[in-house]
Amino acid sequence: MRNVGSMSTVPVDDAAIAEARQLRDEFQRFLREYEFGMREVETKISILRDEFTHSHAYNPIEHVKSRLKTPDSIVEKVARKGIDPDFDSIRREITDIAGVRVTCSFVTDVYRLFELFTQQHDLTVRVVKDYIAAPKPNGYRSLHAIVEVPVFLSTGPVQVPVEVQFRTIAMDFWASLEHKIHYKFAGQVPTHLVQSLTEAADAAGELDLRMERLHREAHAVNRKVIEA
Ligand code: 0O2
Repeated sequence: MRNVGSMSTVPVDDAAIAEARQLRDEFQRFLREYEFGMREVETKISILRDEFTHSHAYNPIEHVKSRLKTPDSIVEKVARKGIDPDFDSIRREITDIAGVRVTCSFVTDVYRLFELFTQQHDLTVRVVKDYIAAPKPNGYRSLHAIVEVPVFLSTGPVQVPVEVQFRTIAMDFWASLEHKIHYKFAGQVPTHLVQSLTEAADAAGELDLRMERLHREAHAVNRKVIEA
């Protein structure tokens, strides 16, 4: 297996250029598997959404966002975690190269969808992290699963890990602001802002509960009107 960091810089001769091209092609092939895995997961989520909408006259998903880690971001994580810079090690150690984020209306939708998705027989669930039941100290809430999805290539099947995050709109709103603040301060967020963010996360959690209660009440009233 070739070493991702082994490219020589001088002198630039034909052999070095050929080696660089080969490494580029290998990296593109490597990333393509993750893109296919991501597409498989997107399709599964989209089928769940459509089927759920038709069967229950209700769409539990607000939006779905997917992303592949950039080569820079992969290299940064390899360096930060001290992972050997070869494709096999990266494949084994970095499980969030492909990511799909599913934003739902309510917490019960998050869990319902998570169950429907992770029960599918062709998926292997490798890790589940429930930051809704046990939020991170900063207040971060979300339900994460690392799943392996089969992708059928011309060379045979491969199991591709994809990180799937399920969260509500309120959780997503908070996480996106926290992410921006984190980057703005290069990770050194002032204490008062960290505290405010944690309070805001608790408020978002409370809002989720209230919105779900309202939604249930509205449904109950609606049912009574129909039955009357
Ligand atoms: P991006 O750009 O969203 O992909 P890891 O470092 O991933 O190996 P970790 O931290 O134990 O291990 O994984 P975890 O807890 O499952 O978190 C992975 C992802 O969850 C992050 O990916 C974020 O997307 C999200 N996340 C986790 N904690 C926080 C948080 O405190 N705030 C926000 N805004 N998002 C969080 P990346 O790679 O960091 O970022």
